[in-house]
Amino acid sequence: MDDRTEMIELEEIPAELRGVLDQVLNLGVTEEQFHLTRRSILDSIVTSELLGDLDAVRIAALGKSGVISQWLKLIGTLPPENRAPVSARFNRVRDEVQRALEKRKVELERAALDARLAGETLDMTLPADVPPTGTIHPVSQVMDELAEIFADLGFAVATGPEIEDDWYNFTALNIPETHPARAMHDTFYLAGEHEKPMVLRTHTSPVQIRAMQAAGGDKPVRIIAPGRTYRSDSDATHTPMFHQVEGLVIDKGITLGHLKWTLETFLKAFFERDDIVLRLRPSYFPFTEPSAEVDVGFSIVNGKRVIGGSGGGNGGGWMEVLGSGMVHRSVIEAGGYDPNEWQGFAFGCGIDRLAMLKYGMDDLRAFFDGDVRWLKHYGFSGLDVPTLSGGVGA
Ligand code: 2U9
Repeated sequence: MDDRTEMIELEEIPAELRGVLDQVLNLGVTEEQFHLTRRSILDSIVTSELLGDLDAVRIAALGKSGVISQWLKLIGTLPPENRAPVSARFNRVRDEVQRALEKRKVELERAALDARLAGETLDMTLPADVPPTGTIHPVSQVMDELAEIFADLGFAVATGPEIEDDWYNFTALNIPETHPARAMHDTFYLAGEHEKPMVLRTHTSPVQIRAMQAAGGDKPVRIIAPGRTYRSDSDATHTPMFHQVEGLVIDKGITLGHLKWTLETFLKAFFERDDIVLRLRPSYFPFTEPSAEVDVGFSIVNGKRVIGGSGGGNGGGWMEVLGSGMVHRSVIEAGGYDPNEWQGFAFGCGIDRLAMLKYGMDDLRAFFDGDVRWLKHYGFSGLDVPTLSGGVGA
């Protein structure tokens, strides 16, 4: 208890008043009870730990039916001449209790505030909790890049079923029944009886046949068809499921020049280099005539092959990237167009291969292992927006 708290000792009370007090106390309070009560109220105040407890003490002492209020009421029962000294004494105790209550209240309020502030402390130097986020798979990233680049060139993205009948997958594409691509070792056939043999599409070409049919044989077509394709093949550079993108333009007066410009513009945007050089090598695909394989020049930088420049000299060379050609007249017909009026060019390449070349991965199988460490390393932020003009991440 605070030493300075005003104490009222028995000795301080003049002898004549003791009698008066006794009169009061005779009404139910002994002198000893008076002191014990005062002491107990003051002790309860200083030991209160909660504002609510302190208020309970206040009500018990000073409330309407509180102890001190009761005492003050007793004064009225004294002879008038004796009331003043007794009430002075009771009032001193009441004031003393009020001051003690006020003091403790301030202390408890400050303690409560300190505790709240301590509890609410924010360490601004702590590293923030970063919520786990996924990354965009390189195949998805490249598909998005392709869609963006070709959208800028006026191509729409077309999709179609992964299970096809053999007409869409082969016949319409000028692949006769005797063609080796139809052999079991390349193509996954669906078991069971079907009207026509059903296959997992071996390329996305059926999508373009469907798109031509949908266009009705009298409108230009300009599409890319990215998606999953299936072949029975498995090693470091082949997986049974892989991703292809094919492009198709059908219009009047289409030439090999349109094909070359389109591929050059695409490859410059995709590899984000202006020094891309192309080489078209004569080749054969059943669905195009003439057909050409497209090589891209590479240079050697720090002992590594980098797409762009060279193509010959300085240790550089050519890398095969795409297949292409002018759409075969039988295929134009199968799509519902008159080959005497409409021409077209087409191209195709592996998306996985494009991703490997651009982002420097060497094992195709890692694409489909689902190893989170690989995905974290090679994955892309969902916020990267690829464009033709600025390249990826511009
Ligand atoms: C229609 C007409 C023509 C699509 C073409 C290629 C050349 C080609 C391969 C490259 C490597 C597939 O990923 S790969 O294995 N593709 O070389 N694809 S022209 O020609 C079409 C497609 C559909 C209606």
